[in-house]
Amino acid sequence: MSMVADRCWLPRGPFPTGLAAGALRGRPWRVATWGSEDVAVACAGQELERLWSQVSGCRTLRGTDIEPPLELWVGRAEDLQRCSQRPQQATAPLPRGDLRPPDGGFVLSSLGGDARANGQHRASRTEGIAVVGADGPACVRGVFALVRRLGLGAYPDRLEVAESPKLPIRMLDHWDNLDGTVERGYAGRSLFFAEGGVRSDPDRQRQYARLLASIGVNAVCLNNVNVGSAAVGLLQTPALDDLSGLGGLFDEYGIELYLSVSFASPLLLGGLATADPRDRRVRAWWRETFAVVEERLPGFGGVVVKADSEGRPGPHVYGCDHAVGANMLADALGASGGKVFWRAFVYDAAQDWRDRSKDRARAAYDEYHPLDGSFAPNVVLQVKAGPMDFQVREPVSPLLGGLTGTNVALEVQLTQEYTGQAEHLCYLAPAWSEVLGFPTGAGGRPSPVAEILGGAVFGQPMGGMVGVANVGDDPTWCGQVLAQANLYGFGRLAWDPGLSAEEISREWAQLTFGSDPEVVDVVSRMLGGSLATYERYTAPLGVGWMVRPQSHDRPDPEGYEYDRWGTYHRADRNGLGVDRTSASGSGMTAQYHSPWRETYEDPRSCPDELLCFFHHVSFGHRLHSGQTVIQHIYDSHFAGVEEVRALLGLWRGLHDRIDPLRYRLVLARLTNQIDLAIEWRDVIVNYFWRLSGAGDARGRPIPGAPPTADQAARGGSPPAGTPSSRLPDPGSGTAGT
Ligand code: GCV
Repeated sequence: MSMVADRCWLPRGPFPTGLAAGALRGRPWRVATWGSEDVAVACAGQELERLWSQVSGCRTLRGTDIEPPLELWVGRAEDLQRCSQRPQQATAPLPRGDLRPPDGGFVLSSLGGDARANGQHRASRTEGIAVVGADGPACVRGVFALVRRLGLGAYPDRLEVAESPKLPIRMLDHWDNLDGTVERGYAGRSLFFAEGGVRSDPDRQRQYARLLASIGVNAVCLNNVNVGSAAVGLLQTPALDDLSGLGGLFDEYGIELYLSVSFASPLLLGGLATADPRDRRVRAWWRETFAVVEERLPGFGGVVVKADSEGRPGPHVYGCDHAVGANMLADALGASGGKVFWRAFVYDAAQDWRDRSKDRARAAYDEYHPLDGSFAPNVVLQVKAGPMDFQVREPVSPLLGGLTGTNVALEVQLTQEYTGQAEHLCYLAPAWSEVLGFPTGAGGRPSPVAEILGGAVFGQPMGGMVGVANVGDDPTWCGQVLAQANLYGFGRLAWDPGLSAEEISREWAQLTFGSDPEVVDVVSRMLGGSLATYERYTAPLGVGWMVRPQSHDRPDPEGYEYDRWGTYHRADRNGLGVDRTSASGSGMTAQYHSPWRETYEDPRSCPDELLCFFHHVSFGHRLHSGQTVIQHIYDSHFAGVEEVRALLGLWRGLHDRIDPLRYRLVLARLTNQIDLAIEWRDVIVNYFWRLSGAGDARGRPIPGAPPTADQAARGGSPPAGTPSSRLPDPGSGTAGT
């Protein structure tokens, strides 16, 4: 790809549809903002001007001395009301009509003359389009939403839209280090840091802010939750001064900036002898430190903390629980309304694999459920989607339905650490959608996760979604073109968890590749099935973890089996899986509300895809599908590889419908994915054949096994091994599991 960064889903040129409405072409448009002293409103006006001329192919003008027939208005509702009361002070005609946006949201409205009074719009009567936001950031989001709707075929003279976010928190966490590397990053280097300091790349950074604003993201944490020694210094000058440009830029787009902080900062940075959260000097140090940050960093929203987790310091060191630690920071931030995102990813990372009494999957619930209700109002507990760690299949974390008096943010991972990195196509929105829609059963009602996060179940006002970003300075932003759908999907789902993964993939495909229906269908179909395909050829039935230690990129069935991380699948010659039942296992099933605790407790009702997460079952155990466990493993792995071949075939069918550059990039990835999937299939199938001793009921040769008598008689031989000479070297390890 050329070195120019991809536009992703933002418009590449005039839209062919919608704007073709004759009356709106060839006429100049005037952009009018009111209340433009607000940085976000001013930004919205500039974006509207820029985007409009791009997508409409029409001229846009500013100023009062022109007499254009068409207006583009943008501003905050309260300013509109003020200006309407004093029209003589307005610099341009003001839009008329009922333009009250919903809380935190915006209205987009085509404003006609007489025709509008009848509830009808006719292009010939259109005076213009108004974007009215509840606040400045909503104006920016409204402008991008307008452009998105037009890109999807809406007519500019027929807009009557009111939108607001369903979740207050829509945040991306970057795991970027100050040396420019990105932990679990597969998309180049950090957009924000290089060589130990803040990176200066304002054009690229602005483009990133635009992308995020366009999907409704309203917060970004810049640095890795594993706070390295250099990153500790981000809380002080001169680093703060270097960050202020970035803060200002994101502020224009209505995006708050967060920093990950080390709980040991008072020791490491403040020269104190302790970081004990109860210590007066420690509390004073945090207060003073935050006061400086707030003063220097525009748009500072607060901090993200990984404490007592994977070797990070935390309140446990001082014999305190996490509420004490989090509340101390919350108190220090409180004056400015800042927030503390406290991660619930806490478990014993020095486990003994021989000890079957301990279960990592229980850890977060055991730690935080007893603390429910004791966190300060400006603390948000950030809970990973599953009880383990972003595996391709996990049950929903019981903690998500287990907290009634705590603000909760669901953490998902866009960067494909365990889901194929940038090499495998894996569209994750279906998994996130499933989590959001999961009826937790809390309070004896369905209480789906999305409603808990949105505050509708327990009334917690500050819930939402946090995504671990998949972005770097790679020209495609996300390591490969199709992985952009995960970034887009995250923002859209966090804005509206009710959208389906398919609606989102269709939107994304159309905005990214244009409105050719064949392309939209095929790309959306490819994305839609990609996660299930990946699951088929990797770790089976919910056990997870069969990856190479550290790099997490290739198959290694026992890579984590004898390690300290609590990540065991317990496969043996009899069967596979971890007993987490109350009857005979770790009792983790009891952390769920009914009916899930009963459903998961009993292997007869446990869903197939989670069977080996909750139960140790024999290879001969029959699934609901009617298949035995071992046959399921064989069938799914053989099928998975064929599905990747089919993906490649689908993409090839688009070769003259997609621009050559992006076509070739995706083609190369899919071609490579076939080799990678073959390697996964062969290693996993061979591993379970060795353990079970069972052949494939369908007679396919087991990769790496000697031919059976039958196969030998037919002159068959095992399938060719993985063409591993074509596989890249595994990356070097980073912190964490
Ligand atoms: C940022 C997993 C990853 C680590 C990551 C950790 C976390 O263990 O492998 O790289 O650390 O999760 O979420 O904190």
